[in-house]
Amino acid sequence: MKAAVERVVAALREAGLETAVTEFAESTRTAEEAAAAVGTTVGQIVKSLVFLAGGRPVLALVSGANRLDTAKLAAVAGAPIRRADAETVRAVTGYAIGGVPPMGHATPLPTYLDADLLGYDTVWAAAGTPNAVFPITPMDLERVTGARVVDVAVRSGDG
Ligand code: 5CA
Repeated sequence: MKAAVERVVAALREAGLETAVTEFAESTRTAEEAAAAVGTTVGQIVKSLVFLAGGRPVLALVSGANRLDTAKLAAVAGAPIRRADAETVRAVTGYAIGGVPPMGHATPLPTYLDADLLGYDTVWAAAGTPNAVFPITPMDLERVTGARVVDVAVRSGDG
């Protein structure tokens, strides 16, 4: 198991979760690839997206089926939003893009959870590398991340 994956397993254990991380031979770098590897729907894949809200890093956990509406995130975060670049993502989370887990980061990040994820029994999130994921209930995901549940998805008809 890669060191990055071991860090995620340790963070999950610390949070009281004995969930099984799966490392795949194939890529789980994108939500589509992760869904194919797991054999689940893309909606059940958790994207861990880092943004800067007024320059302060925040994390948005978004269903793979959704596109994040930056105006909605800006409204709940209370500051203008821009996407963090790859270098910033690595610095604030400790993980490279494609493997960023929802918790266990280098620095604690205010976290927002896409309400649509609560509609599933189980969702899957990245476990530190672009070929490792773990299953979690949305309720546990909310608890271990301390996330605020919000509507941040682009809805057809919005705007
Ligand atoms: N392992 C998968 C499924 S769990 C995963 O990590 N998906 S993800 O969506 O959370 O991570 C990939 C995301 O990183 C992309 O959706 C995209 O929003 C972002 N990304 C990709 N390339 C860059 C880049 N160069 N700079 C900033 N963000 C990027």
